[in-house]
Amino acid sequence: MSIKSTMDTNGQVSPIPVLNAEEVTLYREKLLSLLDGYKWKLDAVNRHKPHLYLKWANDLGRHPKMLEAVKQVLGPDLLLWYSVIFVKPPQNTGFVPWHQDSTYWAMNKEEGLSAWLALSDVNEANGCVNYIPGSNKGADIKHEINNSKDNMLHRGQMIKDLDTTTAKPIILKPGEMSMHDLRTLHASGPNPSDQPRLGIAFRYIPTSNFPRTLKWLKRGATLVSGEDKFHHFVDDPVPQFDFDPVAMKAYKKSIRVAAIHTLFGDTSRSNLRKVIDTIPILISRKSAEYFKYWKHLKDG
Ligand SMILES: O=C(O)CCC(=O)C(=O)O
Repeated sequence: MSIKSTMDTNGQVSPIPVLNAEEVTLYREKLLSLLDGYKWKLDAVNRHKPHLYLKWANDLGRHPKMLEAVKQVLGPDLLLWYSVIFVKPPQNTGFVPWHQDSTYWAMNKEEGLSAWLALSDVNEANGCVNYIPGSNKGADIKHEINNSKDNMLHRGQMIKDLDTTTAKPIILKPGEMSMHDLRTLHASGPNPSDQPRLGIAFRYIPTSNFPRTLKWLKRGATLVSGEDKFHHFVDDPVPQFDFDPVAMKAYKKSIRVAAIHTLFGDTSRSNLRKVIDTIPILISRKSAEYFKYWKHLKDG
């Protein structure tokens, strides 16, 4: 089956080889040095959109092998609009509850995917992603807020009481990636092993797509293939080197925009519910992260 038809019927495709051995060593070292022996605390702010301020992450998001696979699903005109560092250090209790990306991407069309690139072995022992085959064809499912300190999702969203009997693990070797459709149900457990689980997810959409909520607050994206005839997004600058000040300025702004979209831009809750849910987020441990958004802005 082609990548496109597997994606259509299964909602997930893997493993797709992307990096050769030298590239794995290079990018793994870059990521580990950023993490500084895991002293660098990964929170909602510093896991956010690394391709906007790190040249090496931007290069990864444009890797020809990655784009070749993404194009087969979404067509030639592609925006890279988001990315997230998903690292679970050894013996880490962080987990990702069951969720559907479409609910909080809130796109106008159900066209988009995540390319999840492994920079270590990723398996059941160290908390790989699991998914439910074919769930991309199912309904939009209601999400609740779970403010557990170990929930790695920014807003703490989760689906309760989901039947996961058909779930499958996504096992990857370093340099391989998995692609999941924006509607595919997925989750991952903690990492009780002695091995780190290192991954970065890159989010792509066709240039014709855009978030249908909070339209007044335009998001940023980078054209990584083809042509953008629509200009639904502000152009994100491409960092010329890691922590390039021009890109850092855009990054800091994007943090504020993302924080507002994260808190209010999803489609699964009423406006009243959003206001009610925001209160525990602001008073929980996550408040520190959200206040950092504003601090970044002030500093920038
Ligand atoms: O890395 C994980 O464990 C979760 C990834 C995820 O939720 C995503 O890429 O959408």
